[in-house]
Amino acid sequence: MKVSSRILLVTLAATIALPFAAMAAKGDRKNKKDDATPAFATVDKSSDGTISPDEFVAATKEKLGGEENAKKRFETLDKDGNGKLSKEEYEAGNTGSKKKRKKSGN
Ligand SMILES: [Ca+2]
Repeated sequence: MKVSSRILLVTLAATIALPFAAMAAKGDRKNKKDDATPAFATVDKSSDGTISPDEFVAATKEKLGGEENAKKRFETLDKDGNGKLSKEEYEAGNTGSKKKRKKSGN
């Protein structure tokens, strides 16, 4: 049957294309600097939806060059200053890491 051979061909093509697609996706990620930053869910060990300073420091101290740097980074990301990072705070900081906002105290 010609139909079955066509299906075979499509399957074959997909099998061949898949590794390339995976490679392309990986390459894409490598181009981003964000790659060094672990995903929110990975950092949020307790899965409570927020990142505590301990969780943040544990996950990033090596990449940021030490605990002190990680703590400073945490404070920078904690925009509302409640001592925890929401997903929004964490991801906003990761994508816009060049902009450093200072907390406006009174
Ligand atoms: Ca916060």
